[in-house]
Amino acid sequence: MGVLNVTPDSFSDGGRFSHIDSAVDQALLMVKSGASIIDVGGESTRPGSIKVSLEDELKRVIPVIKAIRLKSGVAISVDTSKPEVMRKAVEAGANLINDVYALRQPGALDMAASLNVAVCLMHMQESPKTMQNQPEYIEVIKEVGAFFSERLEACQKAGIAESNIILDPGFGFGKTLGHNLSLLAHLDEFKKHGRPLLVGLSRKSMWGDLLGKKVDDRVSASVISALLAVTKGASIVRVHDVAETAEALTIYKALQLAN
Ligand code: 7PM
Repeated sequence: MGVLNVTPDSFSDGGRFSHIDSAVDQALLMVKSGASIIDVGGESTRPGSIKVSLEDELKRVIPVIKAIRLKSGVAISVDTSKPEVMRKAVEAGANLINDVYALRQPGALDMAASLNVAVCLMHMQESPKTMQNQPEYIEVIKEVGAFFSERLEACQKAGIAESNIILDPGFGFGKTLGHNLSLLAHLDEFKKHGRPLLVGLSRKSMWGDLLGKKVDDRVSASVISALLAVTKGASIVRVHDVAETAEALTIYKALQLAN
């Protein structure tokens, strides 16, 4: 899964075509580099971030989804927590809802049920604004697992097909470096829920904390950790550096097929 950020900045002119074109070009380049899903989203989920209005989010995301869909059959994911964005995005051609709130916002469960597309349920402690102020767990693996169980039950009650659900431990979302490392070390334990796992480790601050690297110097850490996550059972890796990650995964797949 390649990350496509449609930043507020690039749409400050109200979504001029050149900006849509450059988003589409970036998406097509990621497809060429090996991405099978493009995750389209604003910047609303970064730590300390403030909420984006419905109108602004629609303006940023929908034209880009439509434009990618016109040019490619690639799976499109929409990074949103808002039911109305989910609906319009799926109408525009999105195939997957990537919700860092795991359908906990009002109306999101019912909307996902009625849209009947894949949905990624991500674990987050607290909210983007507050999540990195002293995250605390007694046992992080157990607590994230219990959260998955609770959300799977809520989805079932809402009428969401279990076969549509993907689970994500939410690296960096209300977690210290220690919590993130525990989650990666024990990622395989979440396979017990019987659903595919998605992980986002790309360029995250945990690599800054562990290695002292600035965000632009975290490509190796991102590729290595994506590969490790796959060896521990991840089915989807959400990454910025698609070509480099695809290379690592091609080597891994070739080794699995070798005599
Ligand atoms: C700072 C922290 C900046 C985190 C940007 C981010 C995930 C996600 C994001 C993830 C799923 C980023 C993230 N991370 N969706 N959206 N899983 N499902 O790297 O880990 O862009 S935002």
